Amino acid sequence: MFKFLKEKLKGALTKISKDVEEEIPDEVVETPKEEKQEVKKKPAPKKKPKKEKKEPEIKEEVEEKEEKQEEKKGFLSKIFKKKEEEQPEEVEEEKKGFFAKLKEKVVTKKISTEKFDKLFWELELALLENNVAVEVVEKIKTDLKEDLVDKPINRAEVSTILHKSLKKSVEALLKTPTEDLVEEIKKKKEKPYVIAFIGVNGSGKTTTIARMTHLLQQKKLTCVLVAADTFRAGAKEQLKEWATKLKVNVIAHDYGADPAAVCYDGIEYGKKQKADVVLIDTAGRQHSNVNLIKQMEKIMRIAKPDKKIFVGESITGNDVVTQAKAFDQSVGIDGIILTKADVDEKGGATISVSYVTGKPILYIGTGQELGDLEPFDPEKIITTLGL
Ligand SMILES: Nc1nc2c(ncn2[C@@H]2O[C@H](COP(=O)(O)OP(=O)(O)OP(=O)(O)O)[C@@H](O)[C@H]2O)c(=O)[nH]1
Ligand SMILES: [Mg+2]
Repeated sequence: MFKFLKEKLKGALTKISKDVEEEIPDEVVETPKEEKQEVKKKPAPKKKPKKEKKEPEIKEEVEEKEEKQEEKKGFLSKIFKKKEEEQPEEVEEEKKGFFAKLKEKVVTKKISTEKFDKLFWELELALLENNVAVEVVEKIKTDLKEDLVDKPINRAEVSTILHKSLKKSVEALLKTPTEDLVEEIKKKKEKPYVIAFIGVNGSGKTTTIARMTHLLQQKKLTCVLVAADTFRAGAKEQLKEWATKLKVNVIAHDYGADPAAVCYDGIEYGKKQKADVVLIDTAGRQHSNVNLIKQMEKIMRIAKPDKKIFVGESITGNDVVTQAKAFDQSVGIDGIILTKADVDEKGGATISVSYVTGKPILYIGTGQELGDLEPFDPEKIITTLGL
């Protein structure tokens, strides 16, 4: 999952760090560290200077002190003298340490806006090649610019800061506040909770309904399925097959029937059965097909679903983002499920779709089996991307 994007991001970040290292001149910044107090507190002269002095210096000192101690051995007056001598010596060394620290310098790099645009091109390409939507690329660019441009960055930390900044930006893109669907279902007092699944042909709606039913059953919620795809030959049978496996009821009409009427019957049946959830399978349709979108609007008017979930194939990249946007504009969507993440090496749609539509990704489909539906976890995506 997302292998290409991960590799491209890694490559781009390495290249940018290297270019910063090679192309941007070093600037030396003196650190105004005030460590006087710390130095003053230092106790015995033997311990204190060890860390800050080079080996030969230390050796000389130790020898000098040993000599002095020898000389002073047994002479009380000399002991007092030694104490007097030690005092100024210590102060002397403290001063040395203090001035050395004042001169401590940090080598930094400062990236200008112009240079940033040039450097960011590498990352921009990596993102665009992997289906990240243009507006999302722009957002990442703005975030990184804020963190990196015209700021002295410690030379040794360029790569870390760049990496952190990108991670922060992607995290923000993925965090669209959402309530846990299962909790939302459980909270609804008047049963059933109705979910309509919509999307283009073959995006994985029917399979997702089966997987969602399986997931809800594991949470001890009862389900009824509605075969509102009265259009495509075999659609009803496909849903029934899943229903048999899952041991749930399906409400279906003949092919060519009004899908809104099937929804009505399905919801009534759900009410009678006191089912917790009614899941509506709709026919795949292009968002550009005016008649089919009108039909969808009618379904929504009759069914009044609690949740309209757009199901899209993550593998189609920018297309799925366009579709989600169009479905949202026509019938309105509340959440997104991206399927086929298991075969998506790019991952751009996953990064982009929430930011572009403002709707949360609820789950991702990771295979064709009943268990292959995972709650969307931004942290997992970040880890998968190697950020
Ligand atoms: N690898 C993989 N395949 C999936 C996933 N989800 C669905 N599929 C496959 O995609 C194909 C289409 O899935 P369907 O569930 O029939 O799609 P649909 O949206 O209901 O299709 P229409 O009803 O024709 O619009 C099937 O072969 C599924 O097994 C997934 O997460 N990963
Ligand atoms: Mg279907």
